[in-house]
Amino acid sequence: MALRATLRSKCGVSSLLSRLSSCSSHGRVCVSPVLVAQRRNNSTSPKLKVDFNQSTGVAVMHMQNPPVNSLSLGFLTEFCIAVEKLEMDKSCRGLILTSSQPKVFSAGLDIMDMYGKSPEHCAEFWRAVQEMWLKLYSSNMVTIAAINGSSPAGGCLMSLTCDYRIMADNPRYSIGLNETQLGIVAPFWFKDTMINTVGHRTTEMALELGLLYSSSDALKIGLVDQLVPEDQVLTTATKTVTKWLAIPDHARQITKSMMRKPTIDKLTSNREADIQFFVNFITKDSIQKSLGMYLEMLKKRKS
Ligand code: CO8
Repeated sequence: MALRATLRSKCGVSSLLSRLSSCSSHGRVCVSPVLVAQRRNNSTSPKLKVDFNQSTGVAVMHMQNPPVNSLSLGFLTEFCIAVEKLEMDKSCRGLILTSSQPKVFSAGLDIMDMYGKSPEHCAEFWRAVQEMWLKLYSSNMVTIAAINGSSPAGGCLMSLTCDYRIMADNPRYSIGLNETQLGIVAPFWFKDTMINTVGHRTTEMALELGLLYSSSDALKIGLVDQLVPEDQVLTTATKTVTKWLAIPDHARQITKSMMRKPTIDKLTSNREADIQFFVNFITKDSIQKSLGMYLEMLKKRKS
């Protein structure tokens, strides 16, 4: 935390993120000495709790950004730093992502970071979203999503970056890329990640209609790999990661890279254009109006 505060005050969030991204090769990353010096087995920041078990080589990252683990600029900044620290640590071979918030894995991108904000803020925010995806989708670690609550939009994307998804068997929880319901459009790399998981036809229908799937329907289409009772999500994830870690790292990592590299390259070679596209799109009056209406709907639904 102290490190983060120091880095933030010295460089600002955007330059920190751009340093992170320029340093990353999206495989094993090159190492910032200051981060290495601060490496710890377990860490807690306001928004994340990381429990790293040295003996198993597995870290469990608990997202704790109340009320709904929305992926705000602040959260994403901490998240990317934490993932990079684990990625740099050769003894960390597995990562389980889960939520500390009741009933919600992640509500997706923080709408407040896209609503009524300056183009500069939107650009900084979008770079952080890209960075989160790049770090997770290209991770050398075995990554497991332990989805213990609803996971719409960006929350679904985060899950989709993982190697395996285990969801709580609870009909009240839903998961999917519901962007069109907000009047916005899932970017090409959200779409590609979904296609890589469930195939073209299912993605086409899901994205056009902005479908949110119940956990059992998500299992049927392969959006998640396994359903378990809610109190067994984390223990099952722990058992699963052990199974995956029995495969020699280099063979698994090269295979993962072979499967994912074309999708990753598409974004890395178009990052700036993608940011510009996002900023132009999200700051349009009509899109801002849609987001405003959606926020109103969320509030009304509550009352
Ligand atoms: N961002 C910001 N605030 C949010 C978000 C969010 N994504 N989701 C919920 N909140 C707020 C609510 O407005 C509410 O605020 P308040 O307490 O001030 O009224 C508070 O969090 C609690 O929300 P709920 O009462 O709704 O909590 P529940 O536990 O009943 O429900 C859910 C949790 C299911 C997660 C529900 O909140 C929900 O459905 N949220 C909306 C999820 C969503 O649609 N997210 C989409 C975000 S967009 C995205 O991720 C991809 C965008 C890609 C952009 C591409 C453009 C080119």
